[in-house]
Amino acid sequence: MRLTRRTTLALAAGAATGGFTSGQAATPASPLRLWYRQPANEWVEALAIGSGRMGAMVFGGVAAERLQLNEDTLWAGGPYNPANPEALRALPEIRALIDAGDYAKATEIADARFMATPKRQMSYQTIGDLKLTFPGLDGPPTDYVRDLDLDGAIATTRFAVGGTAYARQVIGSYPDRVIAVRLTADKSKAISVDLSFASPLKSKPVSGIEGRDTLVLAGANESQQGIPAQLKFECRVQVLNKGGTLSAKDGVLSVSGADEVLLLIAAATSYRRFDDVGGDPVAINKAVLAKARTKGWRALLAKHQTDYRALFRRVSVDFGTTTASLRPTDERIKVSQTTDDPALAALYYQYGRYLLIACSRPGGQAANLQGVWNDKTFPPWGGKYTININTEMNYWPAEPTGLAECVKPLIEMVRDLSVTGAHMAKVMYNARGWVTHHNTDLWRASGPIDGAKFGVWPTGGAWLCKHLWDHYDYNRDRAYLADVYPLMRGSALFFLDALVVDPKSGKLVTNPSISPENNHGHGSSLVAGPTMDQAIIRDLFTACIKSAAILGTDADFAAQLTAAREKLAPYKIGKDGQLQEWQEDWDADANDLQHRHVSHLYGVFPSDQIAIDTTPKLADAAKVSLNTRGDISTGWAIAWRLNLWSRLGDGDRAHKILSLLLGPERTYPNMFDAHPPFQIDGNFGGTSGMTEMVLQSRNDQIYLLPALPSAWPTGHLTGLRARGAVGVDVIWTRGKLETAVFTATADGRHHVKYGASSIDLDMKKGQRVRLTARDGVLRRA
Ligand code: FUC
Repeated sequence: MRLTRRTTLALAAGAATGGFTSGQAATPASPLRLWYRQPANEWVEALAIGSGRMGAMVFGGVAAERLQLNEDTLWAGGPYNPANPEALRALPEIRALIDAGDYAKATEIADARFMATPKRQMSYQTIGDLKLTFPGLDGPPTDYVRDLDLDGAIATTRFAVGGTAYARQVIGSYPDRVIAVRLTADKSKAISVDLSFASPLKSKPVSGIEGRDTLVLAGANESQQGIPAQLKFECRVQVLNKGGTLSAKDGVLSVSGADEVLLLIAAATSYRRFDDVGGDPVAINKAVLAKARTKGWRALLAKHQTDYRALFRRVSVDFGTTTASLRPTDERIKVSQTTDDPALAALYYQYGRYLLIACSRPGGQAANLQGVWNDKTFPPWGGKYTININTEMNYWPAEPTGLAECVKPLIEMVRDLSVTGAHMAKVMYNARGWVTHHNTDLWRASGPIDGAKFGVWPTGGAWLCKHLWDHYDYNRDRAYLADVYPLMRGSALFFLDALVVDPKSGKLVTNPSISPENNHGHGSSLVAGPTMDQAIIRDLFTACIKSAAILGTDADFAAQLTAAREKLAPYKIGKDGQLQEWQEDWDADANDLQHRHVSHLYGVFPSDQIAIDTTPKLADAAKVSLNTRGDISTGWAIAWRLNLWSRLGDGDRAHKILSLLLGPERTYPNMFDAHPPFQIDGNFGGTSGMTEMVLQSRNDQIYLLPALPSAWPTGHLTGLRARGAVGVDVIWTRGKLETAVFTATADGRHHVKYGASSIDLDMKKGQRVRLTARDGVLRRA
């Protein structure tokens, strides 16, 4: 049943509160709410809170609550130099073997002599848990509900025991740098809680109590792969109670009989930069808490929500609403593939934006494989930055969905990599510029790791540079471009030195490399000039050439890049009509025809080198490749397919793929993406893919409703951003564009397309233009 917004809200309010009888105000129903009728048993049922630097997973237990905590610079190891000088001696041998077609032998030599030392990088680590146990709350609760309000960025648990109603609220404040927990009840003196830490870190951090009201966990990170632990960390909890008494025993801080309790949690490490671990976490935490403790809950909450909403509320989404939306979130996910629940897609959309705001803010670290949320000391794939797709996917929704500020930590990571990667380029390739392979970590390690078939891929840094250019292209800030131009230039310079001439074609190619992480069926994955590399380098050179022109600088270098770009190997269509993944027509020989990576389709998305209207033959070939790969894959790989089918203009296919992503095999009850295991890229790729259904900004055009699925006949997506520094609101009814509103944040000309109709808008900064599309023809309203 389709619902109007008003009936939905009324029904949801009843469903959400379950007839709460204890005097607590009903939680207002909202389409922007994840909610549950029971506490989390598993970590992937707990609700994610983040301050940009810190993360907390809130389980919502009644007699015992668990807050699993993270701080984004708590990683294993310390500053290290993984460059392997032997690699340079092995390089000509590996190249010659690849040219001679002996890929297996090339791999053997690369594994023995070309890899970084150590061969693995450092992992992201959890702090551990803050445990809250509530004496006297053992009785069965009534009226239990827990939720995560995406509009308020607050997690709340409510229930009643023995006639008293309790509420527990948790926020992660970026401006105040704390996780704040507020415990309240509808009766006085009802709050008693025992607080303690538990940490799985092998370094055995020590917990203790300072003064009467502060619980502290302090220690070090772990050593890994022979790299010694060099970080100190501290997590400090300030207890502020109204009424009641405080006492301490055996590392447990107890509050008893309070009217209300506020916990302020701060965490920090000694990390300052990839080469500097001289920070003082104790001093940082003390300063943070001294400021925050004077404010009180209301002021902290207000400041947090003002900060958060300034970003979150830029975008509003509606894909339609049905009665399915009245169920708790876990139940909706369970039945999502057999139920019409467009509001679940909208919730997933905004959850992706929520997560990015919660884990990637200026001054903090970039979103890793799990954003900032991780309960392990050695999480899957180290919880690192896998930059052969995953880290980039994390940032796909950032610019188009109005979260440009969240890209800052990624830009800073690239700045660091341009330093460590310059050393790597010199030592491994005797090349100028900088290089990063398929992974990096907090220490900005940039060498090939994990085995040649994964790690020998020199294009990771170059792909990250696309985000530097995109940040300019969406925002058009010349001073910013001047700041990051040297980083892009350094990456391009590496390829001027490291590209080699392919003896068969005479074209410039990478060698050695791989098409991530696909075995081409000729003895290995190693190869020269995989399609993806050529495409990434083409984009990088183009971004540098455009930047040099905009900045009026570096004309000679730009000319070198223009000449080299001409010599890059072009796209090829193979015997089955597919877009070739490699220079040779090997797609049908690959070991895994349904491989999760669709690297050769980079040109379709995130790039725009291939598109249905500009290069239709290549786009058809991309469809052939994509059909062979199939729709079902890991979480992020499904999300990539979603973006690709949107770019290929097939909204219904994209929607079908989206339903795979939203189903219970790829979405956990807390809405975290399941690779499986949890990996956050699928969340971000999902938000990006839905955006691409409604708005595409590519090939110097803005496309309205390029892949609208028939399942979403009426809706809106407002507050989006397009290249050229323009905001776009898209409103549609009965499958057709009703209105599009453009708001320019810089002067510029925009070519707007809707189906066969197009219009050019010359806009001045600050100007707003409204378009309608009666009979499919775009007109100014
Ligand atoms: C790449 C992918 C895997 C996983 C890992 C973190 O290696 O191929 O599927 O996502 O990154």
